[in-house]
Amino acid sequence: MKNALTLAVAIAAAAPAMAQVQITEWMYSGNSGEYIEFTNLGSGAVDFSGWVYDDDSRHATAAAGGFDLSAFGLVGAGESVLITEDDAGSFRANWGLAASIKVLGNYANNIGRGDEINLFDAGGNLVDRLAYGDQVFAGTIRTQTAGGTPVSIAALAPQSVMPGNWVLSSTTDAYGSVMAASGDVGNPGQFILAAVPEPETYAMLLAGLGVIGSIARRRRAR
Ligand SMILES: [Ca+2]
Ligand SMILES: [Ca+2]
Ligand SMILES: [Ca+2]
Repeated sequence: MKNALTLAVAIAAAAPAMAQVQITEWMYSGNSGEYIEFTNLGSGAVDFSGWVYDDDSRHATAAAGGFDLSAFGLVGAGESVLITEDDAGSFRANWGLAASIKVLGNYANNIGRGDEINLFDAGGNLVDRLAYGDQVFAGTIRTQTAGGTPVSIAALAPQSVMPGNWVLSSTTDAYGSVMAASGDVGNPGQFILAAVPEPETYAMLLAGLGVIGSIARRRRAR
């Protein structure tokens, strides 16, 4: 799994205006219930108190009908959290999720084959949106019994799914996808980007820059 620093570096490089919390996976129809994943890509924790999710009804507060995400509390840097229409315990058991992965279940704002996922903060401001649908957006994925996974940080920036930006999970992919007991395939609870360099790569890059810097300083000193 990539560490928070790596994600923070990647998000800053790829999309400076992108929100820190992003929709990072969805399955609109699964044998073990639909689910949506949110990931904190920033370098600091985010307080989800008062935050809500809704589908294309776009209700921005719990009072208006959005699904209350307050119970997530503080979501740490690099942490991925989940909501599902299933009972949280059943969902967790089905996917074999670690106890540390936060899951909120039993939401009723179910998403369809073509729909929107909207995330609002405590002030009712839109944090992230993903509009999707294989019948609406030509050449895009249908996330039925297989989750949709972004191929890069940059793929997260558009507010609608785009061909190639999101791919269907498979058990042989590089995103950590697994098959649930129910037969669904996805990587709920973790955000892994195949294309992001490992932390060691950054260390090597930084070390390389340091060497270049010291050579430059020696040259100036002559
Ligand atoms: Ca559904
Ligand atoms: Ca996004
Ligand atoms: Ca995931």
